[in-house]
Amino acid sequence: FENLMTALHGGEDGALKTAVITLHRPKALNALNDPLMDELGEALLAFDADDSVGCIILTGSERAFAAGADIAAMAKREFMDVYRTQFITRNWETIRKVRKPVIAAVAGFALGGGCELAMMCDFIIAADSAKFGQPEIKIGIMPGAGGTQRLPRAIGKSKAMDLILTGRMMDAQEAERAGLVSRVVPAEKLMEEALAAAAVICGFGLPSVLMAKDCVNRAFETTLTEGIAYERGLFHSMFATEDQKEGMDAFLTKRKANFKHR
Ligand code: CO8
Repeated sequence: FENLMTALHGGEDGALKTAVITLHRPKALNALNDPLMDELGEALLAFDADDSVGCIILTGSERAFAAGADIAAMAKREFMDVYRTQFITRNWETIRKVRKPVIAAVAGFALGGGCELAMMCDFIIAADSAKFGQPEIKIGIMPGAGGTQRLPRAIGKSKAMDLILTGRMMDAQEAERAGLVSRVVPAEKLMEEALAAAAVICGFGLPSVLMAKDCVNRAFETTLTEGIAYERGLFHSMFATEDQKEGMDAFLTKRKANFKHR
């Protein structure tokens, strides 16, 4: 890959591994252009398909998770350029197909498409240096990769309107208070904390992990009654997994569960 780096962590004693994808376009604060988004989609799908991987972390640099879509690449485009090529839809939504958990580990700027990309992950762990915002309004556009929909769901209408209409940034503390991020940690501890969270997830049975993610996402797509029916169907199906027998037997016999991810 030219615009990102990948690595595998953990996997001792037969545990599942954590895949780390690091956005790497340092000269443009990880601005998200087409080649980068193509590579990101490819890496995400490869790790999702890899049976030795249980969790994925998406991160950037100390200075920037990503400072948005690449403005230089967008500046001269006309309506038919973006419409015909399905700009954004074509390669930005690949992450939604990933069934394993994806944790965003955010330090520095997560702006515009960068904030939207972080919100497409399952949860966000922020360094105390993180800054979130949807500044598109300042350059004559508005969020276009889900920001007008995911931000109000994450932090409520008032704060989402404030951020999207004024283009201001919010720091990690405000983002945590608002519910956009799940934890804030000292910048130098960001990857340690994200890897520890991922290792915990990797230690559980994959069926429960995948189905829990699937069900939580369902909460954003449907009514409460339908969402609960969906949850109940998958919950019942867990009793057909080996990991349910193993997990409950391990509890009752006071030993550590040895999940087989089946
Ligand atoms: N696109 C292209 N290049 C960028 C971007 C960007 N989004 N952000 C930063 N860069 C480049 C700068 O141009 C600069 O390059 P150079 O050194 O060659 O001049 C380099 O990165 C470093 O940036 P700065 O010198 O500006 O660094 P500062 O520390 O002074 O400022 C900021 C950092 C505040 C992050 C500033 O760079 C900034 O405001 N960036 C733009 C933020 C922005 O507006 N983001 C939203 C972009 S629009 C968007 O995301 C639309 C989403 C729609 C869906 C996605 C569709 C693909």
